Amino acid sequence: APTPTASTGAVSLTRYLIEEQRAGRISADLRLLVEVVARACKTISIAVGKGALGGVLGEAGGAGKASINIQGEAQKKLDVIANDVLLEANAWGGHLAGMASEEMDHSVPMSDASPRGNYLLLFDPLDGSSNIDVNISVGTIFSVLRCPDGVTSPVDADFLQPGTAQVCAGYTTYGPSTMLVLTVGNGTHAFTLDREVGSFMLTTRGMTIPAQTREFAVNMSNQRHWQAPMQAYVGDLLAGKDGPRGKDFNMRWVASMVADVHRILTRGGIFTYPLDAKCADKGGKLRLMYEANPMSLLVEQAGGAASTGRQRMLEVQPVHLHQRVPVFLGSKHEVEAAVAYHHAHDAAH
Ligand code: P6P
Repeated sequence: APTPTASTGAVSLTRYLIEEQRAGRISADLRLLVEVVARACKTISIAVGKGALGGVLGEAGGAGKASINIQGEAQKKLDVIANDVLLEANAWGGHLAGMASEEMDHSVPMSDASPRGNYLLLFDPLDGSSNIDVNISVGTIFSVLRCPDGVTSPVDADFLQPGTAQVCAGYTTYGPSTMLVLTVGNGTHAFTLDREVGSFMLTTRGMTIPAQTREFAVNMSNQRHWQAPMQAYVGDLLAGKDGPRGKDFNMRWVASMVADVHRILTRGGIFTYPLDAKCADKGGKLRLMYEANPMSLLVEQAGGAASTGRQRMLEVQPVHLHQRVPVFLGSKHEVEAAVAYHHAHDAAH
């Protein structure tokens, strides 16, 4: 009889991270940090998965008193639950110097009581939460930076590092399956949660975004608010094969960034949330530090491109923790085409 082999050949997240640590690409502390975040996301997945049965749908805050976050958005109960899960999971691990969240006005340094590490964790605990009540996929987005040397109690300014400084980025998408998509700077890889065992299992090693695409993702209802280069770019997409692009395009818009970006990492496409008159005064809609930067690192590590329309996203020098940016990311050649419209417009004006 064949010798039973312990391994089925399946690679768990733990094994993948140990392989990266043995190769000298990540530290033991970063491996621990990713494992803690992944475990917290499993807890969030369970809460999200209960839906109406969990009594956690709808708005946070007391009767008749909405809870409004720094973004000016009404918080959902699950926004607050997801945020608390991530804070509690990381409070005692000893690998962080501080945390920042979309749901919190300011960053929080690790308390003196708990051991401290050298990493800064930023997250959007439940992105796309407006989709929760209509049972559409949502997700958790996270980014890891190093705490500046000599800083023992980091403040917001210590988090203001460009996206190229990220040592790790990832998201978890709570959809038909729960998936964790991760990069530690050595490619972008997808893990699927095996609910029976409770482990994230490597299901795609080396996600790769096709350079070309026929699919774009934008909220078309904002069209009248777009600036000229965006009007011209999307106008040419809509003109199809008889227009300047010479091919027909399809459109998808989930209004959940994690779901839209996951589709693009899986089959290509371009995702864009441009400046528009509604959000131009804020610099855009999506947040740089815990949405655009982690997603941009994942996309670049998968062979795609990410831009503000005028600058490589990962090179933006942040000036505020909750800073917003216009976003173009996905299939490299399509992002370059969209950026070319912006450069042509700027050169002519
Ligand atoms: P709109 C969700 O609120 C979010 O931050 C992203 O996940 C998503 O891509 C975008 O906003 C959707 O914005 O204006 O289409 O609702």
